[in-house]
Amino acid sequence: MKLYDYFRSSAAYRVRIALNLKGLAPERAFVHLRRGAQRADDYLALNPQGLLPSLVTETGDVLTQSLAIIEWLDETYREPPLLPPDTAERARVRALALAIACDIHPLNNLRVLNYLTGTLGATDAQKDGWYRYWCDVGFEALETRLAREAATGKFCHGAAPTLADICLVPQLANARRVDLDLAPYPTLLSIEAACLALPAFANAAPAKQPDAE
Ligand SMILES: N[C@@H](CCC(=O)N[C@@H](CS)C(=O)NCC(=O)O)C(=O)O
Repeated sequence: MKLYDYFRSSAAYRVRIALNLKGLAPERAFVHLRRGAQRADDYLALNPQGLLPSLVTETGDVLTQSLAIIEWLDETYREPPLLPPDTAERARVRALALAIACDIHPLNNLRVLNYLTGTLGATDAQKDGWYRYWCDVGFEALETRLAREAATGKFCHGAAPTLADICLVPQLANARRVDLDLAPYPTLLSIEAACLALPAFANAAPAKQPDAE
């Protein structure tokens, strides 16, 4: 297997965590997002969206979209499971994950931020304000849910990490890059601490990657 990765990509960070939880260490190729390597012909030939991550499987299939990749990993390498067996519980975990991956993360993606500052002429301060605003909107709802729902445990869902935690930890790392005040989110922070105590999460952190700058 080969993972197309970049240390600061939070979508790739999700896949790194899932691979570590499954005990898998694929070959890595680093695509420098800040230098625009995701728009080079060779990468677009692999993934026409020009987004990270991509995972090439041992049989040569090219998988894209971090949540699709993680569900493929979970279905292919069963232990430890990243989704609960009960269908309603699976829906809860997926809902928490999608609240981050679909409703927060796309608004802080590099190409969106570049459009704000480039095409729309926003200042860096306005861009960071946008970033913080959409993190806050998403985190407020997540904090409310996770604090009040009985299914929340040490992790987003019960006593073991799931797809929801895999999405939460990288998004909190993103929020710190724009100095978002995370004090209003004690439940999120406590879950993050539980995750980062696990080597699978800690070793997937951006600063620990070979291409970190
Ligand atoms: N929904 C996609 C999002 C992928 C994505 O936005 N990746 C970012 C890095 S976190 C990227 O490649 N950005 C490049 C760009 O914006 O030009 C997924 O979950 O894989």
